[in-house]
Amino acid sequence: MTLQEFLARIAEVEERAVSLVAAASSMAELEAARNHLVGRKSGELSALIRDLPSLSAEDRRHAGAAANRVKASVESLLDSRGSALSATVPLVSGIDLTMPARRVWKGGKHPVTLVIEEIEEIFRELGFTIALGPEAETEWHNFTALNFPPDHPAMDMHDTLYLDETVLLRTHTSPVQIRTLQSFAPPIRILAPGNVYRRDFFDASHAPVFAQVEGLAVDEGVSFVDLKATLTNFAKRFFGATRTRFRPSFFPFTEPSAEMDVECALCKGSGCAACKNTGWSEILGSGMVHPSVLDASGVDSERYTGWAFGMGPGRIAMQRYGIPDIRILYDSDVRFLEQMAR
Ligand code: 2NM
Repeated sequence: MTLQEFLARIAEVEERAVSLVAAASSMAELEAARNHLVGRKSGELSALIRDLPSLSAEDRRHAGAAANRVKASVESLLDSRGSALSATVPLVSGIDLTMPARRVWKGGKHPVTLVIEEIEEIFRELGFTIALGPEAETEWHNFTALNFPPDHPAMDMHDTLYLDETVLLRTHTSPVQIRTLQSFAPPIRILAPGNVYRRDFFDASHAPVFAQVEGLAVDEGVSFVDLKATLTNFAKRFFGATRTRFRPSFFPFTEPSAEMDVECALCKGSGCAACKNTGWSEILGSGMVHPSVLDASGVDSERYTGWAFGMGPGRIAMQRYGIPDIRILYDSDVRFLEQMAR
């Protein structure tokens, strides 16, 4: 190749560069043009420069200087076209189409709310009515009427939040049952959901305030068979076709008392960390209402019997959704709530 040929070819490249760069109408097209002209591997200019050694030493000096001048001019063309393109905002009747859309946040009910609503629906179909009551209760409604002996540890200031000598923050929703028994004649079938309070440190397994759902059925001829059949039916509907078992327990307000377990949903009964290798998880406490509780509330315990139960929807939600720490339910961390949103 002669010096004349080299200079002619380099002039052609510069000409082509001017039209190619002007024609680029987007950053992507401009990058393609940059690659075609000055790209290290496949650029036209780079290919020419690689041919320099075929010229004589004297010609190579002139050719090299010309190549460098054209390369600098093409790069400056590319850069100024790039600035022009990035400053261009497509406007459609005054609307900036490049502006990012505002993020849409998807709301959702809290898992504890979902569990409470599901429990309510199942018992509503069985003829239960929702009953509510005050969270600030008298010591009498919260403890005395429920057959707690005066020296019971739960009544201690260390375990219960007292507002004054006789008024406290309820430690369970059972006082709602007491108020219902005082105000209505049997037959009674109620479900009492609500928040309850315990004087506790807030750690992975204890919260000072948590939700509870209790239930009560009172009528003539009501027996432990009704309790067992109703709660077993509930467990089948709430947890799916799973086995259940009752274990004897103790509460001051019921006699006899029983806790119900369901087959661990995670290991199907074979034993895992979630059920501490027992194959079962405890979901509620229950029992036949103690005659003293009926009598204290003005219900004739010679004529009527009843059964009651209590469960923690927070604990059930933790089991169901695999939540390892109770504090997650109270943090209102949007990253957690977004996972729950549906
Ligand atoms: C539970 C377990 C067993 C219960 C008893 C009563 C009342 F007021 F009727 F006596 N309400 N709730 C009860 C019984 C609560 O919670 C674990």
